[in-house]
Amino acid sequence: MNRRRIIGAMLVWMFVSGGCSSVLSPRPRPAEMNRRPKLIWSSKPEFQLGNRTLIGLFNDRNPRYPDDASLAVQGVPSGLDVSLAFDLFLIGTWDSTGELRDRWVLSLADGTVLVELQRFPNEYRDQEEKKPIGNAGKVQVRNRILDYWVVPQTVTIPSAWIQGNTVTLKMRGYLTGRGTEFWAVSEPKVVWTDGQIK
Ligand SMILES: [Ca+2]
Repeated sequence: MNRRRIIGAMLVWMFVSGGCSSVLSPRPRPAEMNRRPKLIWSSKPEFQLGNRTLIGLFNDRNPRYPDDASLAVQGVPSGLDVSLAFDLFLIGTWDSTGELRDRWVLSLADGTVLVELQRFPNEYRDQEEKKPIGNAGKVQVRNRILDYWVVPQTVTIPSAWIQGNTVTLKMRGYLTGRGTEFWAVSEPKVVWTDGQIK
């Protein structure tokens, strides 16, 4: 390769790796990477469970409680994925099978499903559901003492699915029990990722 062709190749490489790619997918500046997310809940009921303050309770069959939760994550730097980590608290006798089976869904505002749970750890040794297996503890909800289980959740929303600097998530449980099944979540930890860091 002669000198002129080498210089030409270098110029092409500089254009592709520099100017061109920065036009197609602008790299976030460090200041944007360090930007703190702002979390806005549509409604934010609080529920005290031991020393933890949770967002809940929710039950789509019981008018005393909200059906679902909407969470807007604001301030997302352009070009970055958003990862959320939180604990999901499944309180009571959630069913994985049969006519009383339940469902829990985390979706984007447009309905794109990110997490759909249909199998739950809420199991008992006995038919009367007095002897739970593997529960994290017990909690009083109105006049009932219910067992609860904790299921950590992590979800990543790719930057390509995010319009503008806000992504809105919706969480909803599809329950069959009015007074025996509830859910709550911890405040999510939110981080930006560039698709490389997992
Ligand atoms: Ca059920």
